[in-house]
Amino acid sequence: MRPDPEGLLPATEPVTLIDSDGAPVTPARAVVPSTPDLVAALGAMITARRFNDQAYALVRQGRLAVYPSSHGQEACQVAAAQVLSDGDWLFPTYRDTAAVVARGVDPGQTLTLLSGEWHHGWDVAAHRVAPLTTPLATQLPHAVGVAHAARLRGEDTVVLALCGDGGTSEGDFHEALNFAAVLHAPVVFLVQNNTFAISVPLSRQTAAPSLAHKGAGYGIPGERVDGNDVAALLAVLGEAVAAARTGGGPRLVEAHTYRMQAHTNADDATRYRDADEVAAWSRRDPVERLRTFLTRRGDVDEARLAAFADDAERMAATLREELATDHRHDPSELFEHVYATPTPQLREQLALLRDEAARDTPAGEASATATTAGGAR
Ligand SMILES: Cc1ncc(C[n+]2csc(CCOP(=O)(O)OP(=O)(O)O)c2C)c(N)n1
Repeated sequence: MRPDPEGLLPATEPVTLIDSDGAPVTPARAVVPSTPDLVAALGAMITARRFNDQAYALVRQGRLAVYPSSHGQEACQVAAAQVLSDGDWLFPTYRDTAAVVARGVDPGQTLTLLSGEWHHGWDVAAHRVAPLTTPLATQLPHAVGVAHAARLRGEDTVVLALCGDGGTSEGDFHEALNFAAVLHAPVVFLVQNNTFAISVPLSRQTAAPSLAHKGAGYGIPGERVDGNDVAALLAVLGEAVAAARTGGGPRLVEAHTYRMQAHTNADDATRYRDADEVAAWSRRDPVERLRTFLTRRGDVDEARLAAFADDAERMAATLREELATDHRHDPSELFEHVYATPTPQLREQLALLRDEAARDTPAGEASATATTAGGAR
């Protein structure tokens, strides 16, 4: 039976449980998560913020080639990891490194691609976290495939797939939603609507009433949530994941948030957005909001906050140390695993790299890099 279109449409206002002053919203439109869950989310968000700041600093030191920061989007990042069970899967984009860390991947490994060191940094199957994807929305059909496969095997695995507002204009987004609905796949799409796709504002991205409305056209229920309120995110995403796990099919959740920093370090956000808008969003900071809420309720004290800050500092120190290590891989190995039979262009690029390496390396040391890799293994 076809679903009733009305039942697929999101509410007019996004779900919020804690307002921007850290006060509870009443009446609550969803069940407020437990105190232990909220305290855990606060610790993870403090770590996520520190991770973002440290990664940005590593770009300036030349240790990272590029960094797309999720500063301001920590609530989405942490909630995306926290609502999943060990057997579930997370499909991130390039901006979602903090979610990958929150899911338990070593922070240094999370940055391997962005440091230019290697194609990818962690064991995908062990962590059940797909690689970071730079081509927009290409991870979404893959996420649906994994969810469908799990369902065929009779597992209760749920897949959470992330994308940005700009990603929703890609063909892959539409194909993924269509297949997810037709196959009734256990996949939750979380769109982090951070208001801009590089310099393109949402008003020039879509004429839809909201991104969550896009679900209805495919037969997928859509929901809108305050993306700077981790309590609301945990509630809405948690409910979507539970529904998918128990045979309810796919869900689309749009989180309203804001990218506080530039698209990447290579971008100048002052050229296309207003300082007043940035200031208004900084007053809705997700970390401050939860900290105020939990402090007022007496659920965290100064000692607990200091312990969270210490944990985050230790993570940052380890990250600095890991990223300070040069040449963990032979650069020519990057040409392996691309094609089974390398193309003439790749062979040419490899020869150039070997030639440059030989000229840069003092005599006698060149052979180590020049002789190892390059062919398909
Ligand atoms: C298929 C594809 N087209 C274009 C780009 C270039 N590009 C990189 S990021 C970006 C904007 C993405 O915005 P959004 O999806 O909102 O994510 P955000 O970066 O804001 O998190 C574009 C167009 C790309 N990476 N992939």
